[in-house]
Amino acid sequence: MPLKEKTETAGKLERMKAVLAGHKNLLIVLQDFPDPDAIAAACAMKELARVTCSLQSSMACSGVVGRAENRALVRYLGLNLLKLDEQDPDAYDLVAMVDTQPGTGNNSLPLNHMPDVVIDHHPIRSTTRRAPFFDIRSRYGSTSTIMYEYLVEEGITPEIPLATSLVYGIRSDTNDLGRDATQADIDAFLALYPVSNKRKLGRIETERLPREYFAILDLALRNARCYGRCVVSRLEEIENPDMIGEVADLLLRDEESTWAMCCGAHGGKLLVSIRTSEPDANAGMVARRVAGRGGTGGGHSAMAGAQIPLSGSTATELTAAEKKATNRFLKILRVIDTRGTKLIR
Ligand SMILES: [Mn+2]
Repeated sequence: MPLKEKTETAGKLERMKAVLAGHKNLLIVLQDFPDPDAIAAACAMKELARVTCSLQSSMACSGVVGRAENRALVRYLGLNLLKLDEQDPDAYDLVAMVDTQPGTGNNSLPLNHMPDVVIDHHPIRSTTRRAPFFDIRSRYGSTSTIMYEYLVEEGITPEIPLATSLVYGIRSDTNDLGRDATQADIDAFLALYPVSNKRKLGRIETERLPREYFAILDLALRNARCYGRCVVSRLEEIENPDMIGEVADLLLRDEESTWAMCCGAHGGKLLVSIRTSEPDANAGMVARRVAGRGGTGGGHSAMAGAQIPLSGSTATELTAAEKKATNRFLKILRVIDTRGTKLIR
C-alpha cells in the first residue's frame, strides 16, 4: 500500500502530539494585549490539546484586552483569561505560546521558563529553537491560519464560535486579506467563513465604544505630525495600549503618507506601532532599529511594533523617549524634514 504523502502540518502535528502526550494540563500564554489572532489561535490550541491528548487548558496574559471589539470577542467566546502574573507556570505540566515567542517583549512569560510549544507567524527568534516543539511560519498572515491547518489535519471541524474567531483573527491580522496574506490564509478563510456566525462577527466589529475612545482619538489627531512621507503621533501615558496600533492604522490612511508610527507609555515602557503601505518595505526591521539595544521590536513587512523601557515616569522623560523614538524612525527612513508640520493645522 503506498504511503499517504505527509503534509508539512501532518508531520508537525505528530511531533506536537508527542510533546503533549501523557500530560494533564496546559497553560496557553498570549501576548500581553491580545488581538483577535492571538485569542482565536489560543482557542484553537485549547481545542487541539483537548481532542488529541485530553488536556485541560487555561489561558493567560499579562496585560488587558483593551480594544472594545476584542472584549466583545472574548465575551462571545466565554473565555476566562487569567492574569499571567498570578499564575505559576511551573504549576502546569506544559506551557504553550501562540502568536508570540519567548523574549519578544510583547508577552510576560518569565524568560527562564521555556514554553513546550511555540506556534507563531512572526519571524523566528533564536530562543524559540530551544523549545521542545515550535512551528514558526513567518510567511503566513496569521497564527489562526496555522492553527486552522492543525485542526484540519486532526479532522476537527471547529464549532461556530471557534470558526468565527479564526475568521476574525485572519481578517484582522491581514486587513481583510489585503496585507501580509498568503494563499494559505485565503484558503483557511474560505473554508472557515461559511461556518462562522456572520451576524455575530458584524456585531463584534462594530461594538459600541466608550467615550474615552473618542478622547484618545482627539489627542492622537492633535499630536499627529507629518514629516515627509511619514506621519507620527503620540498618546502619552495610556491605559489601553491597543489604541496605539489602532491609531497607527488610522494614520496610515492619510493619503499623503506611506509610513505611520504611533507611540504611548504603558507599564514603564514606550510602546510603538509602525505601519507602512510601501510594497517592498520591512516594517519589522524598522521596529527593531527603533527599539535599539535597550528595547525589543519586530513584526511583519507592513506592520510591526517595538517596546522600549522608559528611564523614568515623569512627563519630561516620556517626552524625551517619544522624541528619541520619532527621530530614530525618521533617520532609518532617511527623512530629511525632522521638524515636521501638524497633520491638522
Ligand atoms: Mn498574529
